[in-house]
Amino acid sequence: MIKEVLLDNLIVIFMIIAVIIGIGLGFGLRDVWEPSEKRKIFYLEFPGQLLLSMLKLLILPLIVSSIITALATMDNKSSGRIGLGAIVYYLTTTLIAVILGIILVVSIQPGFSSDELDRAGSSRDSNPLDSLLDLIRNCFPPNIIEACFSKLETQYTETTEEVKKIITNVYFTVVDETTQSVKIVSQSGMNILGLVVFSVFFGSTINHVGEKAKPLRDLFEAINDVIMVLVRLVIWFSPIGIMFLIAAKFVAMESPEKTFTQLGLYFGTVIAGLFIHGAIILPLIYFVATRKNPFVFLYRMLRAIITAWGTASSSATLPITMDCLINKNGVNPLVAKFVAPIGATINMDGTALYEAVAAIFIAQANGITLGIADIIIVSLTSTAAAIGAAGVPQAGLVTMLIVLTAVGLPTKDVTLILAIDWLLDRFRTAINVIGDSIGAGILSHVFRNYFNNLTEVQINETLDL
Ligand code: DAS
Repeated sequence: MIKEVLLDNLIVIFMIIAVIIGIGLGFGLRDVWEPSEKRKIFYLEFPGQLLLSMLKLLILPLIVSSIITALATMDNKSSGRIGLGAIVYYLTTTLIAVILGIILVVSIQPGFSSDELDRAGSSRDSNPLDSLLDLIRNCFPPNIIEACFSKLETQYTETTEEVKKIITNVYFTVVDETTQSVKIVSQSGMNILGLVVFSVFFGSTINHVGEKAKPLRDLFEAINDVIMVLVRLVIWFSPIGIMFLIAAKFVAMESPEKTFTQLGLYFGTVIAGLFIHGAIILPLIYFVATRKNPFVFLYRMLRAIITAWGTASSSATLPITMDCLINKNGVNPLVAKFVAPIGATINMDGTALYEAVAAIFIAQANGITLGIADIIIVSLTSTAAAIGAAGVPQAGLVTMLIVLTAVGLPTKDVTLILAIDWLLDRFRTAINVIGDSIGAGILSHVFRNYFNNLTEVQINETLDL
């Protein structure tokens, strides 16, 4: 046990050192390499891409096997109550994050105060109702079964590449290109959400069928056990991968002086909101719900939080999030396997806060003060856009187009904040993972008595005791 604890803490220390070295290496190489020397940056990032590939390889089988295992084992009453509890927690914390972000951006007013900002000076266009309807339509791809199993890998890469192309093409103004980018990301989010929905029904059906379907349940439990063993192998490589991922990002970033002169106040507003939400509000909610020390819980989640910061992907971090929840924080495996994949898909407090701040910042940069009705629309669409975003890098930047369109702001003004988004993405992804983890911890505590009716065998099998 002592050896296990020492090894675990060693990995956390390695990860922290890896982040520091990665940033130092990145700044060091900036003096030697030109950010335009893409080839060298590609080689530098290669170990990081390996880590992302290993984690992405595990995401789909982990999501499917975890949810099916949990739903096939829990009785439907327990899973129904836990699912409802999860949805209530997700919506509540996401809305709190959005309101916090709005209070900060309206109080600090970074868009009005940044003199250096190239004023966008655009007028408002499009009808908020149209874009809200657009959002709802885009979240339901025509063939959800096909979407469930579409190539997550393609969505993962195409989403960011394809959408960056759309976003950086500053001449695009018509809504249908916005819709196109929203469609890509919504479908990306829907792909995983569709998979989650499929797994929930499949697992509940196995539970409903009973003994005859036991081989199926055993199969998915075995798959889940194998995946979780592979996760522990990947964890040993993660410090190396994260170090090179971060180094490559810092080499390639635009000039820090210019970026922070223009966007420093905006950056500070988002970071302040994320910090208050992640280090004060969520831990307070955890303490009130469980009467346990939230910072001990978060310390035990540190590997997942650092991986989220390094990879900027909640989905890629999910295997490590689940390992920390079950093996370090003792969260009930049935709860972790059920809610963690759902949380990584639809619960994005950091993203929702960021989208509300960014949209109002862009309005301010255009010299526009949004009215109460617009602020309410920003709150609702930021929450919906965060739910629709997939847990892949910069998905939040993309779904923010929904928010901009909803309040009639020119979507091309998203280029005002593009230079710093890759860094803010890391912080909001870490808050997303903290929100998911605290939710699983609370639900495991609140519903701890709902597992008494499970047979000892089922619990032992699931807990691998
Ligand atoms: N990178 C996303 C995630 O993985 C968050 C975002 O883009 O806002 O959660």
